[in-house]
Amino acid sequence: MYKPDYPHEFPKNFLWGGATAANQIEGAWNVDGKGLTTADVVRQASDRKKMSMDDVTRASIEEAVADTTDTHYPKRRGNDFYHRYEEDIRLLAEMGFKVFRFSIAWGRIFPNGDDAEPNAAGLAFYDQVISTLEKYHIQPLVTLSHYEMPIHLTLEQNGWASRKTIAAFNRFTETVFTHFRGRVPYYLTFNEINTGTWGFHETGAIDTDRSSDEQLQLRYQALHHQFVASAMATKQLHAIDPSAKMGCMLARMQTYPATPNPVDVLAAQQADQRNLFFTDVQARGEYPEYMNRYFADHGIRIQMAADDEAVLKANPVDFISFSYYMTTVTSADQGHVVNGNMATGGRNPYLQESAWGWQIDPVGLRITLNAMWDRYRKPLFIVENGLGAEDKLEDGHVHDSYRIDYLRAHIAQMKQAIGDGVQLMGYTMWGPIDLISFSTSEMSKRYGFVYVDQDDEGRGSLARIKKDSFYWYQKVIQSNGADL
Ligand code: BGP
Repeated sequence: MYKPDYPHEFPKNFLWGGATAANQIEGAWNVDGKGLTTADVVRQASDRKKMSMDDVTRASIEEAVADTTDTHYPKRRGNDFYHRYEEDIRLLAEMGFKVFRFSIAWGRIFPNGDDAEPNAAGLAFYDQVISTLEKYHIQPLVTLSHYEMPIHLTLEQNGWASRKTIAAFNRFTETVFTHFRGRVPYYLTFNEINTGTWGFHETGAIDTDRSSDEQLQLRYQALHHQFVASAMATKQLHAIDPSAKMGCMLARMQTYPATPNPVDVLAAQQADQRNLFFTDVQARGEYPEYMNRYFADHGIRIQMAADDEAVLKANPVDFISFSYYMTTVTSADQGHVVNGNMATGGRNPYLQESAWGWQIDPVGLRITLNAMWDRYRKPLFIVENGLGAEDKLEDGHVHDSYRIDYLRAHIAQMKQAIGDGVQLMGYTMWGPIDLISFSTSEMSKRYGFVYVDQDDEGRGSLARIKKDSFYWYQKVIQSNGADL
């Protein structure tokens, strides 16, 4: 339909908010019957540009299981949300949040992952969190698996590498959907499911003792089990709580070609396909042909049960969510590309980067939104975006103008994309209250509007202090994105 006036404004019901994950905020790792999870066995990274979970081995897990302190394991501490959720949610409400993304830790509900009965104290904790959100009219957006699973399943059956994990997960999801029926309008199955190709934190499988070919085989097989479990969860949700919506969640990283040389453009397209593959399966309900070719070229064989393809086809997600932190660059000849942006690709000479080398690309968000909308024609939800920085507390204040600049630039591009016709449901920036970093397990990589007085060693009063960006985001929400 021809529209002479394109709207450059956010829809009235736009969902403004913030996003977190249980193992990065809750702490209370061994409280009220919670079982040990994969996040509880990860140490702080030895190097800031490395991933803290890269070195996890069976021996390091056994050592962690035997250690009953939180000294070496920052995700056991979180930011103490478990005991401070009322104060924290009050702060979110003060900013005007419409939605709050958090995850329900599988290990709080089923401490071993496959216990006969759910743990009532675990359900009670999330009851209280959701009741507090309801008090402030903040809608819950719940991730069912955010980089953690009961460690028992890792030790017994190597996590998602085993098909048995599907049934265990779907008992957990069925329990959650039934218990919270009518109270959670939006769910996501697996956080950043595509990072399963990186290993342990997503697959819960130990594979550091294998060759890289064997790792690829194991990881894509584990991911297949997650696809099936995700489709089954979607089916359960639609039956148990028909008004609730299910989304998939991708770490979206658009790949640009290093030059206009067609071989570079092709290389970028192929890299992009390997990123979009996950959403293709979850939104369209089938493995795309380009991946079948990739599997054949790499000797990967996905073992499927007889009705897996039918289950995937019958249960696509209702909406598509993704995190957006960066774009990346590739070339047919990788020698021409300078490494940047974590382990995933090349550096773009036109962009600035954070202290952790994550390149900042607001215009890339508009490109991403348009491309995702064109590809799927399903509502989009940006469920993570933000700047990790080393904030300084001075006289009780944090002047984080750099964070405001970052977020403003990204939100301005979202507005442009809405003007381009993209259907965008909402925006939950990452880490509204400072939390433990996923990749490095540091506390000092901060994202929040609220500063938490805690250092990398877990010292500090845990007091919550509003940063300058707190007041800025409050104004953004209050004006529905008009006043940036
Ligand atoms: C995403 C994860 C989050 C998160 C965020 C920022 O990949 O879903 O869990 O923490 O990135 O990453 P980091 O904490 O490593 O800076």
